[in-house]
Amino acid sequence: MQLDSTAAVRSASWRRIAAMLFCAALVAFACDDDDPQAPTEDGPPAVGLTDPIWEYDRTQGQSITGGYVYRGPSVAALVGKYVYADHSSRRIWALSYDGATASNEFLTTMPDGLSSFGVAEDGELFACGWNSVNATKLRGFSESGGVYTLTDAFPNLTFNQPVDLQNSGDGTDRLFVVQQGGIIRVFPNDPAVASTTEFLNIAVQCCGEMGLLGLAFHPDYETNGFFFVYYSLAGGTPWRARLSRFHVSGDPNVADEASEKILLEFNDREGNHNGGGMCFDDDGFLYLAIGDEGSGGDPYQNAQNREVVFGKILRLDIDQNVDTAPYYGIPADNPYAVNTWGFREEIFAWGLRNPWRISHDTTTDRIWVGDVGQGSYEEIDIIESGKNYGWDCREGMHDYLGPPDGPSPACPQ
Ligand SMILES: [Ca+2]
Ligand SMILES: [Ca+2]
Ligand SMILES: [Ca+2]
Repeated sequence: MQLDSTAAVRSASWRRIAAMLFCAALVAFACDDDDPQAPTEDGPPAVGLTDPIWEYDRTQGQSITGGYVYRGPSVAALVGKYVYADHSSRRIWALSYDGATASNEFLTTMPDGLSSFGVAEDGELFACGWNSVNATKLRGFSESGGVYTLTDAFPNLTFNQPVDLQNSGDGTDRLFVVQQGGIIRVFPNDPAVASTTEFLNIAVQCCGEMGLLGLAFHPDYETNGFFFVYYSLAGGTPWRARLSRFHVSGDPNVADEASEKILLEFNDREGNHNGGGMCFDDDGFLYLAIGDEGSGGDPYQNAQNREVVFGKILRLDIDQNVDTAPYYGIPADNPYAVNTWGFREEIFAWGLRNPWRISHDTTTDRIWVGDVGQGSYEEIDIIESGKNYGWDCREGMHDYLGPPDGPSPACPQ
């Protein structure tokens, strides 16, 4: 759509002048003639805020860890429920959602911290422990008489700071544990497994909230050997974040570390709120969750700014430009594909704070995110195209007023 015709510019100018005169005449009122959310012929349409489908407050925890809709073979009572947790309180819950209302049930408490979840090729769910030493366990779930129990899924294995767990979807039934320090370990999905193999080892900035943060295997990994990682580059400030594609080597348990192709790379002024989780939808598009850049209260007002990648869910077509930079393209139905407002065309949804773990449920074709709150509420969102999930106008289902800098000026008034 051509938006800068002389007639449109003249019309907009006259509207602006009329608004200024109107405001000048109403000195007793706080009249805003420059509301960025106001629909105009030459601006984007206004988008309202979408509430989470669930929130919890500080009585339950203070840092959500998003999970998966359970589709595994072992725990019939969990099938179709979204299993998630709180990193701080270590509580694990299951959320049922029928498209309109949600109900929540407590399952159990992780004994030694919790950082992430992952599923095997058959859908079986595992929780990644978190105790910051090289002794972290992966735990599975069982249920009897309504009582949920965690099991030591791989008694012979321990990991160092796992932050993600993925399978390669290629029929080999292997699991890949992403360690924050830059190593991905692979092993067969067998409780008796005695050792792991180092699949990838790259230099990253670690740790705090930085490091190797996410892994996703191409839906056609079995034939093309492509996988994607998101990580913090080793080095000083400003920090840099990168999304890359790698290729497996001739050994199926070892990646070709020289095969890196960079899809996205950008400066990041704060060490926290990096997100980094990824998933694919049924159309084969890659989703990447990125935090609001960091600090507290979104001081850069990023999450509501569609000109930047921070505080967004991005959606990339990684089957475009396979052999040439930038090694991805924009899906034609992305909400800001070929926009004239300077918005990032990769954006699928926005208004996120620190989305920590994203997953796609093929049965319902829903994308689930746990978005870490500021100081009061943790939330669960189902991510849909073109929606604004509220931060930093809202925290959970509540208006967010700061501190330190207050909500973005772009928030609807
Ligand atoms: Ca950051
Ligand atoms: Ca702010
Ligand atoms: Ca929100």
